[in-house]
Amino acid sequence: MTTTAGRIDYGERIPNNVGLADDRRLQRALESWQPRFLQWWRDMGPELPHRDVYLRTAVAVGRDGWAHFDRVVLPEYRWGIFLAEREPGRTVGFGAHQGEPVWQQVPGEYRSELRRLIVVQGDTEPASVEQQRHLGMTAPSLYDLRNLFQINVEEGRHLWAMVYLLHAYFGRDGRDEADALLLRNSGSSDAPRILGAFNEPTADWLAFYMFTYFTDRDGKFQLGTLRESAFDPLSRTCEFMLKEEAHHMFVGTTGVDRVVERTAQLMREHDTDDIRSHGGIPLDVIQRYLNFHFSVSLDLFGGETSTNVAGYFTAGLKGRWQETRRKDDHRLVDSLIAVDSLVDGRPASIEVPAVTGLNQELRREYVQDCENGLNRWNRVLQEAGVERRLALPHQAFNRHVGAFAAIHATPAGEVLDDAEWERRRDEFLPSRADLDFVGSLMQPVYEPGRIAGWVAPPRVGINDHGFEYDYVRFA
Ligand code: BYC
Repeated sequence: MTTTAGRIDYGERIPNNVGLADDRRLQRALESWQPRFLQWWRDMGPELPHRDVYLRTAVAVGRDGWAHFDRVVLPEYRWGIFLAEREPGRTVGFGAHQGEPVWQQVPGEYRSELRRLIVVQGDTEPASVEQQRHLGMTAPSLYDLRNLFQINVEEGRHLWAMVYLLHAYFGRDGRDEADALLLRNSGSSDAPRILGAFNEPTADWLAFYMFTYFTDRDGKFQLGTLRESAFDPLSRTCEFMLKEEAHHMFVGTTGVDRVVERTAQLMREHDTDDIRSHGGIPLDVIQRYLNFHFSVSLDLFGGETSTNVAGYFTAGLKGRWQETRRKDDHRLVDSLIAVDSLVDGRPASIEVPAVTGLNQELRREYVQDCENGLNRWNRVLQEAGVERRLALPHQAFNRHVGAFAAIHATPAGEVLDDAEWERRRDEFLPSRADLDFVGSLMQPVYEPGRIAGWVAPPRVGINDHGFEYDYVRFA
């Protein structure tokens, strides 16, 4: 079946470019998982009745022209398995196996670690769809609604990507893990999702934009490190997922841009910071949402010192961000690295063996990338003539994983005792009143070309269509 020059065959029940038709056992196993996925999608996926949505679907994995746009009814979206093309002669880029040919099968000694990484990655994908389930009821425009559905179907496809690896390379355990990915649910008290941020509700569209900016960006960095993996099928699947991921972060970046733009407009128009009565979201509420989503996303990188990450790196399972472009020995046997720590109960920095500090290293790259968003949003404020600025909170703020989980700190990094933290919490994180207020603005606007009053329209539409295009049609 499949590929001529990376093209995907949609004649198959499960579209793929991995030669599924030549492996009947695997094909049957995945075909028996497919109805369970569809059932999960019906139970947990987007909740809005519609006629069709203008969506992109992957049609090839090559460099140019990988996506095709068309109108689709969501449950009929063709979720498939797409790996980037194999790079001939690829060798392991780092760790103890550096220079050896990459692996097409899972080495026995790394089986459980690799399975764990794939399961954790796979668990986040359906989690985000569950978190966003109700947002279709309140989108500010058809353009935004379409973007939500696009993200949801692609997160569904990313789940397929990990399920393929579990079925194809991990035998019975892999099939059990694939089933379990549909049994855990975001926020469930009995069977929650694995990582903290994926059990938090995404209750409104400001939260959605923040999530797609900050949490999807963790996805970018984690997928970037797994793309370096010596296990070639994992590397190739992450490579292709990163292509889709770029649009998710675009939705977050421009979504926050548009909220800030509208807020600044209303502040100028009414000459006040408190624009609630004019139907806008005040800057301090935006800052508290930002504080929350940034801090829970920092937790996703794990502890500053971790024997897990040292093991992953040395074994060649998970590299560093842009590993191959780095100019060091790619083994880090004798190097040291500075990581965050608590010294006498205060945030400080200590040196540890570099391999154990790689979670912090990745988090550092991530924080630098997040700064770009802040610069953009502050430019929007500046251009509108508003003096106030948004800022990333201190890394000790609101942490539940790593060294800083042991203390409370303000967004400025000042350490607070428990009582003071409780007293001042609502200054820093979205309060009940903030959530209720933002919730009250969330009224759907589903006429082509119209938009809710709390957010500015986008500058460009999708695939050369304007903002007025009817991206979603209803029955
Ligand atoms: N919540 O040694 P440690 C995405 C656990 S997002 C709960 O410090 P390690 C997406 C950890 O599992 C990208 N538990 O850290 C975005 C470990 O448990 P075990 C997702 C946590 O293992 C938006 C223990 O604490 N992909 O794609 O070096 C929409 C000690 O951990 C948390 C990945 O994360 C937490 N926040 O690193 C859709 C990549 N943090 O094993 C999708 C795969 C840590 O002792 N995962 N723990 O029982 C990994 O690389 C690593 O598992 C982590 C943790 C980076 C998450």
